[in-house]
Amino acid sequence: MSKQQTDSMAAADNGLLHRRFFLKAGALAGTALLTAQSSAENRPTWMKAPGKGMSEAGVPSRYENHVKRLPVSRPGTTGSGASRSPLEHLEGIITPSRLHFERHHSGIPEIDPEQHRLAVFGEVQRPLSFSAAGLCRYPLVSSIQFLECSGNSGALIAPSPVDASCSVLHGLVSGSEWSGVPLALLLEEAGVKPSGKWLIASGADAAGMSRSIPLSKIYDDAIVALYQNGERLRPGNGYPMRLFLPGWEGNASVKWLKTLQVTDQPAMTKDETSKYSDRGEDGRAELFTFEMGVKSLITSPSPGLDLAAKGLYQISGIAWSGAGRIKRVEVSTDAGRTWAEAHLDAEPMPKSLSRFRAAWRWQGAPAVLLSRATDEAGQVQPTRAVVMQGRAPGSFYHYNGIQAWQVDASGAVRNVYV
Ligand SMILES: Nc1nc2c(c(=O)[nH]1)N[C@H]1C(S)=C(S)[C@@H](COP(=O)(O)O)O[C@H]1N2
Ligand SMILES: [Mo]
Repeated sequence: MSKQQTDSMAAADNGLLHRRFFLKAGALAGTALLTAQSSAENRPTWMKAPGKGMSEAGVPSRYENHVKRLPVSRPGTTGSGASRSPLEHLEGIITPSRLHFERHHSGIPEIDPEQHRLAVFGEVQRPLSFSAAGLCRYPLVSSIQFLECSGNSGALIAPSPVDASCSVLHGLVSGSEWSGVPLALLLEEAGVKPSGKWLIASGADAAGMSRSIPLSKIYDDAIVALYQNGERLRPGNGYPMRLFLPGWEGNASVKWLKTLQVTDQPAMTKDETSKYSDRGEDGRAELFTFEMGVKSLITSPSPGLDLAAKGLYQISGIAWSGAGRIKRVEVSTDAGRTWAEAHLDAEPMPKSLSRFRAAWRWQGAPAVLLSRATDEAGQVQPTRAVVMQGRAPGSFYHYNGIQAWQVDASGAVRNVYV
């Protein structure tokens, strides 16, 4: 596609094209020639002899070994820490399970599913106990949904921009297909007494992490997850069972789920008081910020994925909201002066990552790339300035501000504030 043709598709200043660009079959043919070069004459070595045999479980190509969770916290004496999804190397809306971010407060317990039980008790008519095998006999439901730690993007509260990659800054979010038993079914069987209003969920790790969840959320869409992306949960993500609360801060999705106590009030555990609560300017903590805000990120270009030459680029990113579906994503390449609506890959699903794209002709001049998501509840992703309003110094949870990537004249990309 010639420069003249793409100019006629301009949707915002500084080279952004209309989203219908992605609806035209083959729109990128001819423009992608920079990379799509065939080497027809030389038969490569791998065509000269049969390849390797089959295997019981696949692993990625060794040429993709750089795609890994980074950085991985060094396990301290408590095993606390995190590893982040390599967002800038991934596409679509599903994070491969081996690259799903991890956040543990006391390491990964090695649980024998034969010995593990989930106990439901408290304000119920019939206390119950479930094995993983027992739970698998209940009707399962599956949904593609995101999980995000409320500490994700917390580095963006720093007074000056941290020079780091997209995954280091924002990699505590991932998307999976989660399958499990609706928790409402189990509570129905246990028979919640009228006094039951909250559920205290705790895990079988040494941290014994526990959180209080209002029953309204449980009846809405909470599941006891058993499978992730089609296979049984991996140990790091809660094997053999975890609570999964779509759209809510990751911390409340208690892994290695061991007990569910129905109560008349929240338990005020350490993970919902001293931690995971937002402090206002007066220093007072606000209790229970459960729902994750509307958010988006450009994953490519981003720091480390620099622009090699002037030309037509595919801006790609993810958007999500704890309130439901993403309605729209807008992109700017001139620091927010003008915006163009991005193309969404597919009909957005509630509380799921959505993939957006925009075509951009980079003319070689410095540019600042932004994305801004709007969800079906009408919430618009706020600027950094708005997110910072009224926060106590150091209060870093639930940061969902617009991310700015600066492209300099050499094509290098870095984190900036606008
Ligand atoms: N039992 C238990 N559950 C837990 C945690 C934990 O340390 N122990 N970490 C929580 C936090 S802070 C987050 S963000 C998510 C992370 O889930 P993941 O490791 O599967 O990504 O699990 C939550 N559930
Ligand atoms: Mo978290």
